Amino acid sequence: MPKTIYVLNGPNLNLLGSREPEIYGRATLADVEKLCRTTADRHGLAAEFRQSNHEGEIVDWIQQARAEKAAGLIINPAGYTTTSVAILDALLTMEAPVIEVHITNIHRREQFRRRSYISQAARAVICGCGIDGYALAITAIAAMVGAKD
Ligand code: CA2
Repeated sequence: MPKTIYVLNGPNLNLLGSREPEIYGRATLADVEKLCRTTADRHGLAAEFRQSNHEGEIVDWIQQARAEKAAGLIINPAGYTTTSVAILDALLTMEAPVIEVHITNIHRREQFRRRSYISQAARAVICGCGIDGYALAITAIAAMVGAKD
């Protein structure tokens, strides 16, 4: 059985590709999922890919990733980045590596997007690489946990 990487996506990311393409690009969340599965597979890993508009559901999934001994967890917390102590607290319980991903460079945007609660629990933060950031994060976790090439 391959080890599993959880890839969690926060609120409104289900709209990817259909709104604000000048900011977020034209790729859909289904495209991101495909990219994650292909990249994980290349490293002999499986991807559990999810999106929710609800904070508590994301907390539940983080707890599930921990209980199921996921190899790592990638999260684009979207709008919860700057507000969610609950998601931070859940991530702080993870022993497996956590990587925070943002499609856009949050440091080039409005000031309020820069202060991330989530970064405190993240081994690394990738932002501004578009959806490729997800593939980079999977590759980084594969290296961290010594998955096959
Ligand atoms: O750049 C990112 O990935 C963000 O996490 C995206 C969040 C934003 O609040 C963060 O500051 C940066 C927004 C996600 C909403 O996604 C949409 C996608 C298409 C159209 C509208 C919203």
